[in-house]
Amino acid sequence: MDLYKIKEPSFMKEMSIGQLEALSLDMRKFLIENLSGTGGHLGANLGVVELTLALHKVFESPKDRLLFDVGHQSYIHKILTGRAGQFDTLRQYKGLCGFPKRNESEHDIWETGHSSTSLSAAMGMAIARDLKNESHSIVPIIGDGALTGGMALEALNHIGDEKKNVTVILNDNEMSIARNVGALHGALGRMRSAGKYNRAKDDLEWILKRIPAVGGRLAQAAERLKDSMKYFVLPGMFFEELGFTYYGPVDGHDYHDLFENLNYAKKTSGPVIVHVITQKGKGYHPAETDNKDKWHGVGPYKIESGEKIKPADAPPAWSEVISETLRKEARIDKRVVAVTPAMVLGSKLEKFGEEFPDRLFDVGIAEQHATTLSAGLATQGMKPFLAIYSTFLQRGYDQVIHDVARQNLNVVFGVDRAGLVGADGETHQGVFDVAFLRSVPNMVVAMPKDEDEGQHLVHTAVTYNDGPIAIRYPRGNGLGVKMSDDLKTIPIGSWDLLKDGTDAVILTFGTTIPMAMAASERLSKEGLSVRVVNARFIKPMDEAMLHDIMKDKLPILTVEEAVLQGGFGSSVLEFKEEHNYLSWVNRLGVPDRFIEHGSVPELWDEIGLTEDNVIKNIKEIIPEKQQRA
Ligand SMILES: Cc1ncc(C[n+]2csc(CCOP(=O)(O)OP(=O)(O)O)c2C)c(N)n1
Repeated sequence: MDLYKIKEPSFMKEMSIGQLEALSLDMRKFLIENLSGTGGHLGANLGVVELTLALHKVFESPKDRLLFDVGHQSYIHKILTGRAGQFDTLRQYKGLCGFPKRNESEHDIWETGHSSTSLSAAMGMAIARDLKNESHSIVPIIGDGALTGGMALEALNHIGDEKKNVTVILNDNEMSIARNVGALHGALGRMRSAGKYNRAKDDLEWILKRIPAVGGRLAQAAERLKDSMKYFVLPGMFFEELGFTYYGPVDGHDYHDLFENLNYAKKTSGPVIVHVITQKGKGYHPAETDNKDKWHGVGPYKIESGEKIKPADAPPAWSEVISETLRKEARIDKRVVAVTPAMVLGSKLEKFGEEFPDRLFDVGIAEQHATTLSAGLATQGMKPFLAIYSTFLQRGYDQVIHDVARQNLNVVFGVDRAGLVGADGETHQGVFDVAFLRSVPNMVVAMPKDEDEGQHLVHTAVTYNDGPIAIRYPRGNGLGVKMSDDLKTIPIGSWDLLKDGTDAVILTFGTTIPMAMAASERLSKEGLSVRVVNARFIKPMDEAMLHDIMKDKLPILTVEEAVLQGGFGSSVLEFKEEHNYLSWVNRLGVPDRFIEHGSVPELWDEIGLTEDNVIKNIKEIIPEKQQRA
């Protein structure tokens, strides 16, 4: 079928199962071909082809509300709702978003990116529906990984108690990004196998009932046996006890099984869970057989072999540099442990786990727990390193303040993917942590200029004994600088003069340093002497250096790949005001709006974080200095 012609999912209403199976093949072919060029979340989407088609056939979107948790698995939904033609722009600048987006389609009724939000949102929608006397289904689709997130469990607790009509689809592929973890994962596993056992028992009951004379009594005995055993054989008892009607386990690649259970679920009143078993990467040999987690999110690849198309000889990834340094530290200091909320692979902690299996803790998608767990470890003299993406640290903010910083505990935050992240877009940009961390008492916040300084900062952080410290590092690869063999301690709060100058000063850190250096070089050719400072400690700042700069009334430009509101530039302005200096301060950074997807250079261009703009700003502030002197 020509998927480009699809406008609305209603075209499937009259389709037979055979036709749907053919359509599923077309969908998979489309995904494999398109994503080989653009990259994207292939594995999860291949796994939900039949499930998404079945949901759109049984329910009537957008009247019925389909909410995709995390939203990385919404590609089939996007195709069915008329967006196949935009897939060549997937996750690219001004192109199709990789997550549900309300301004893309009326069928995207809930925007996601971070996990475990769908059940709370669904409950909110259910309450609103009932207050408005409307009637439609509300259908959150949540993975077994996302179900490990605390908010999802909080919502189950509420939905089960209020007995609202909410049809939860649990898409269980036994995977988070890597293999799923936790006791809940174990419980789902038991439901999967108990389901088969229970069905076998139902079959026996059916046969016995049909044997005349003895059948009825034997069937009664089987019924009693079933009742007495139900606590350990009935699948879904966990959910039933929470107030949900449980349907499953359902084969998520079998339309008969899907339709039977989804139709029951649709008619059932009160909260329902349909436990659907799917296979991540289904239908693409490399994704089915290769290490499946490698196919969760992919860049471009060769279709025949599955081989990834990567630039040759790229410098090491930042996460790799940081985790390798941590491994060195862990060899020296037994108190060093690593904690990750479901991001072993993203944070490149596999080798750490291989070398120190009892010192790596993957806690599932549980950023709040990961933060307070780290605090608990620190109270007992351990040295926890919490590797956490900047954007996901937002989830653990109260824990940062209440549990870690207030008790001034020695927790090291490895704030990964700090700055703009590119294709994942606005839900994932790591641009808020500077503002939200620098306002927390006791917190030290730093960002290295390159991988070598990165390893020294990790060493500094792990050996620091005065409270929490956050080391930020960006997504992607380092600069390819030479790494020193010995690790050194960098004095907390010290900045580094990279290039001297007498007309103006650029204060910057991390990813924007090369831009500042290049701008200063170009300005020197025009006769302007611009100092560049590596402000590697965002908090505390190098106050001695700042006093010197401001006493000289030098104009200052701050440059940061983070939000301007409450950011590093703001702290320089605060310093100036507190000490009554007259230095002119201009700031460049991320403006007060959400930044969508695109490549990082394109996004830098969009927000004016460019060499040209640095030069323009410097030229603006230099005459100001003359005027104010
Ligand atoms: C709060 C939060 N933490 C971490 C992530 C990163 N992440 C994206 S998808 C994913 C795994 C989700 O697993 P599951 O819900 O089972 O979906 P699947 O990909 O297996 O279909 C993770 C950890 C996230 N999106 N949000």
